[in-house]
Amino acid sequence: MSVMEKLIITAAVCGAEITRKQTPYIPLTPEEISDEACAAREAGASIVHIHVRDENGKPTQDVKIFKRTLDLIRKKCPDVIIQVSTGGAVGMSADERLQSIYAEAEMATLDVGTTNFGNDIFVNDMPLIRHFAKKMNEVHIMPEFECFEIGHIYNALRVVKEGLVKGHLHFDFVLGVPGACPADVRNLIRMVDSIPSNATWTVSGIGKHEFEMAAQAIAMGGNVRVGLEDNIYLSKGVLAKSNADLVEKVVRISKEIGREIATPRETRKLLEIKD
Ligand code: KMH
Ligand code: ZN
Repeated sequence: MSVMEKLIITAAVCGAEITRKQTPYIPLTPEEISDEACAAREAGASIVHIHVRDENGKPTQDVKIFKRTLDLIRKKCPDVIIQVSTGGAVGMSADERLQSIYAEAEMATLDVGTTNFGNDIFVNDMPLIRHFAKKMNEVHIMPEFECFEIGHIYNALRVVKEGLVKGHLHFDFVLGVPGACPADVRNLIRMVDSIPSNATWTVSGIGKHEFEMAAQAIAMGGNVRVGLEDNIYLSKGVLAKSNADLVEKVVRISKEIGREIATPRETRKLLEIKD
């Protein structure tokens, strides 16, 4: 294997969709989410992707809940890179979704295209993408482009060309969402070939595809996102008891292949985020 950069692991700790009915291990409160985020960091994640829930466990983009959660994360594990979601949940308004960028995180997701999302439609049209990119630029938060389809990459490149996103480009290929691009290595290769050569990328394999996509990304020199947002099983029929369980499995696979894990400081360097 040629020399590769260290592996950046992102932990997507709770998301917006998973319920306690599906797994008792999904964190819901700011305390639980911050505990899970820091355990994932301890296990090897250098970025935590954060959604929050209200007092009933429903997804919310309330900036106050984000701030409380981020404060707790910073107290418990100050060095982890916090990436807030601006995707929120299907059906939320753009204004509601955008609140999270005011919680003073280093990164935020920028969903760069509309997609089928199970039985729903997750709406991200060009005016919304441009608006989110402008606002992120204003508050100096680094976007990660979430691509559910190959065409989404071209929407991202369009806002870059328009000057709305500056600096290092980092992509997340979300593969295996029902209704969107399937988790298949040929799709992954095509997507990787479509981004600029100096950009970085990670893959989020959804559901049973999580570790298959992770192993492929590790071998290809990309990076990996895992977490209960994307997949609740450690192996077939065995629920992961925490996000850290999922991160530890990626660390094991990566070390077996001979790729070391990036610390948050090393990740900041790779993504050109100021320390
Ligand atoms: N919950 C999905 C509809 C993101 O975080 O930016 C959107 C999502 C993507 O999770
Ligand atoms: Zn998310």
